[in-house]
Amino acid sequence: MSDEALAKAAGQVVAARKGVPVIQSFFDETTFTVTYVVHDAETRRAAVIDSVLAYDPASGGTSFDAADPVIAYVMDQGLTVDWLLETHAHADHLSAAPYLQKKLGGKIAIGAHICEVQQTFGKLFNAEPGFRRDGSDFDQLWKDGDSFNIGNVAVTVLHVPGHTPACVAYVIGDAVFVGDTMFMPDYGTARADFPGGDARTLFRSLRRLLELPPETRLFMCHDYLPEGRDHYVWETTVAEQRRANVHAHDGVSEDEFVAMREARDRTLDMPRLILPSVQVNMRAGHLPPAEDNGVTYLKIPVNQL
Ligand SMILES: N[C@@H](CCC(=O)N[C@@H](CS)C(=O)NCC(=O)O)C(=O)O
Ligand SMILES: [Fe+2]
Repeated sequence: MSDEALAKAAGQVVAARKGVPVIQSFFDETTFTVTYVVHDAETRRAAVIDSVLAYDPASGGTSFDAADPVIAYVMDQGLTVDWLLETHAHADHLSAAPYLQKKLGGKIAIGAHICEVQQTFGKLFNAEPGFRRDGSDFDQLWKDGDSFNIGNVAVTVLHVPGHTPACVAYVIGDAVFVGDTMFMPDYGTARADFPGGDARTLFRSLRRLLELPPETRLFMCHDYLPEGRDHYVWETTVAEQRRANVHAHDGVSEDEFVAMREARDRTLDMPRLILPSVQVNMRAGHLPPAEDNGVTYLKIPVNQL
């Protein structure tokens, strides 16, 4: 017997979900990073945002422990990966984008200002002459306002510099992957003291994101578990950030924010994995070329950071 009422209800659910992405998160407790798989339920086309290649600085060993569960999920769900999106050249973990590309396909993409980051860090690491500083290690470079689709879900890219010059946020359907601009309301905002970072620019970028409609869902790149909270969280809304972000709620002036951010940044240690991360991530996640003995080395510039 056909159930017309149920069919109508099912149609309503499908219509309401049109253009709303399905989001699965993977939290890496070693680097406090959230990797997202975002897909369109209708077409099963997908993007992976900010993947992690595990790295042990003591041994120099890499592993796929953080990336393999992402691959298993994509396979299990029967998704086709079109994009491997980076919000920025991360300073705290290595990207697994090339590994995921080999296993799943997809294009590796980042903000167009990555060329500035490649200039700065190419110089710091005295990179080999063959190291290209024009972004061409990536498959796609985004400018502010660029748009594309994941299946039937619309995506708009916003350039949100401040933490790094090349940071972008991905607005995917009704969800924004904010990268390192803001963190959860009770933790605040990203640091702005890396080369090319700037607190004033960061404030303008994050307040720009907070101009989006109040109900817009926001997904963080990290959660560092502030004092007073005992579980990791990474999803909030524009309304909640405007009401309660400890660094940048409505009413905090740009000058107040800059003074707070610069003072706090002076107290922070460099991220544990900044040196390995940056020299790999500036190459779209590829390791530097092996030397003539077949071994790949990562450099440690002494007294430079
Ligand atoms: N303890 C972490 C800190 C990493 C870190 O500095 N994260 C950046 C984002 S890449 C940040 O904005 N941190 C803000 C903070 O620590 O208050 C590590 O060593 O990896
Ligand atoms: Fe970062």
